[in-house]
Amino acid sequence: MGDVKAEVKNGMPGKVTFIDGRGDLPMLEITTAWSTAEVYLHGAHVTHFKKRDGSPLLFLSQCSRFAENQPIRGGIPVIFPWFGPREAMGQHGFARVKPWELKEFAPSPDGSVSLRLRLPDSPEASSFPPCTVEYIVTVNESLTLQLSVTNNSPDDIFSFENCLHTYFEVGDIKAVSVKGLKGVSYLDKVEGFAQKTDSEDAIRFNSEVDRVYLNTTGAVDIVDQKLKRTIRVEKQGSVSTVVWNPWVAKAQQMPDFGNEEFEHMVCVESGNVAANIIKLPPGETSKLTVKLSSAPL
Ligand code: TA6
Repeated sequence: MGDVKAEVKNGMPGKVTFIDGRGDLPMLEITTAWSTAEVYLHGAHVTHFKKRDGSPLLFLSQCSRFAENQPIRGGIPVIFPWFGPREAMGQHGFARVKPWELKEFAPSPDGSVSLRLRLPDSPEASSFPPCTVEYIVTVNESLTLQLSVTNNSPDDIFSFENCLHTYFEVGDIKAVSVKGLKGVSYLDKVEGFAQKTDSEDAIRFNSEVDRVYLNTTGAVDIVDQKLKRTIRVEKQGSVSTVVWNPWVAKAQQMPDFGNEEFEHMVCVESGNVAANIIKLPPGETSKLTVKLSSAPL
C-alpha cells in the first residue's frame, strides 16, 4: 500500500493513500487542502467526507458490516441496476456489494482528487444487457459523484434504475428540515406507496419517513439547526429524489443499525427509480451527477 502526491498551486498536494480498511477491505484515503474522504472499493462506497473546519457530512453506522457480499450501512451506497426489492435477487441491486476496480486516480493541479472506478462483470450482470458502469468521485471543497452507464448491447434497450443512496450526518433529526420538494408528487412507502403531492414548505421528522419523489430535478437543502449548517444536494441526470428516516421501529429491525442512530441521520437520495426508470438505447450513455456541499447557517 502507498501514497500518491502531486505538486499543486495551493501548496497543499492532494493525496491518495491505499490502506486496509475495516473488515480488511481495500480503502482509499483522500486528503486535499479542504477536506478528507474515504472510499472503499467494495461497492465503490464513499464512507466519509469532512471539510477541515466542519463536522462529517456523511453518517456511517457504528453497527455497519464491512464484509464481502454485504452492504455497508451509511455513507453513499451505489444502487444499480434496480432500486428496492426484487424477487430472488435481493434489495437495491448488486453494485453495492461488489468489489469495484480502481481504473484511475488523479490529484489535479487545483488540488482536487478524482478517482475513477469500474464495476466488473459478474454472474448477476449476465441477466442484463452488456454495459460499462463507471463511477467518478471528486474530492475538494465539496464532494462530486458521477455514475455513468453505457449500453454496449448492439440492439437491446437497457432498462434500469440507479440511485446514490446518501446517508447524511445530522445533529438531531428533530431539528432538521428538508427543503426543495414542495409541490412535487411522491410515493409514500410508509402508507403502501400511496400517491401524494407535497404541500409543505419543508419536510420535518417526527415519525418514519420513506418517500419516493418523482419527476423532480431541483436541488434539495438539508437545514440542520443543531449543527448550524445547510447541506445542499445538487444533481444532474436524475429525476427522482428519495427521502428516508427509519425512526424507532425500523431502526430496531435493522441488525446493522443502532437503535438510536435514526436521530443522527437522514437519507436524501438522487437517482432514477420507479416510474422514472431509465430506458437506455443501444450505444448510449446515461450520467447521474450529484454534488454535495455544505455551508454554515
Ligand atoms: O431508500 C429508502 C429505502 O428504500 C427504505 O425503504 C429502506 O429499505 C432503505 O432504503 C434501506 O434499504 P437497505 O436495503 O439498505 O436496508
